[in-house]
Amino acid sequence: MSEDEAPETKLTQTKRRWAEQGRFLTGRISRQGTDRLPPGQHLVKNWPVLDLGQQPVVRPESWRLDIAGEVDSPASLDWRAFQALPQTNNQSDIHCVTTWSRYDNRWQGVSTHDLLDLVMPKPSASHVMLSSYDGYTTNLPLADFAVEDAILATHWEGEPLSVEHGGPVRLVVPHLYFWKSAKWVNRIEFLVGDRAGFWERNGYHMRGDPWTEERYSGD
Ligand SMILES: Nc1nc2c(c(=O)[nH]1)N[C@H]1C(S)=C(S)[C@@H](COP(=O)(O)O)O[C@H]1N2
Ligand SMILES: [Mo]
Repeated sequence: MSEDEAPETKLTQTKRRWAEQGRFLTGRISRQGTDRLPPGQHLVKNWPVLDLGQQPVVRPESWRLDIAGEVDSPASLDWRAFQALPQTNNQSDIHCVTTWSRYDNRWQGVSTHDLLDLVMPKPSASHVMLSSYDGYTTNLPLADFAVEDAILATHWEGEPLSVEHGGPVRLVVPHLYFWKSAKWVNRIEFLVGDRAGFWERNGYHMRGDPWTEERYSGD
């Protein structure tokens, strides 16, 4: 090993594994140009609100994020611990399965990369299940959760995320349909194998790639 090469650590091994898994993703990230709008979608300028009809009001002081399952370091983060993690800003598009898309949303929060560095998923972890304060759940492959621009967002366009859009903290995974982006997130469980969340049990696709229109489970 040459002197400028960093020694192989468990963290670099894990990151290489995620990058390798990411190579097999069909949904691409941060598309620009003519294929930016997925098939069957239309653009909106406003930001619609969609949920199960219960919008829990969770004050930052009482908010918790529990991270459990197949990880080396399970965590229960309060607001202060979450704010102490590296803060990321990025911009991405929203694609909702009900056919609206909204371009150029500016987010601030904690990237899923930084969260994964904290809890260190075991090699056996293949999927994640998110649970929220309104009882909502949604599942996604770890490789999708771990993409570069996935973020646990606390701010949108420079303002704290409103309650209706999932404040104080929601997930944003821009390369999948927006039902995967859990609002009011409270728990992330790392799984061995896949399990269906709320909409996935009710006919929606287990993955949800907008560019291949993975809308319903039969698709
Ligand atoms: N906790 C929670 N998260 C949720 C939902 C929900 O009902 N509860 N609905 C999902 C669906 S179907 C969509 S389209 C988006 C809508 O997010 P928005 O209301 O901010 O546009 O949130 C997703 N995340
Ligand atoms: Mo949705």
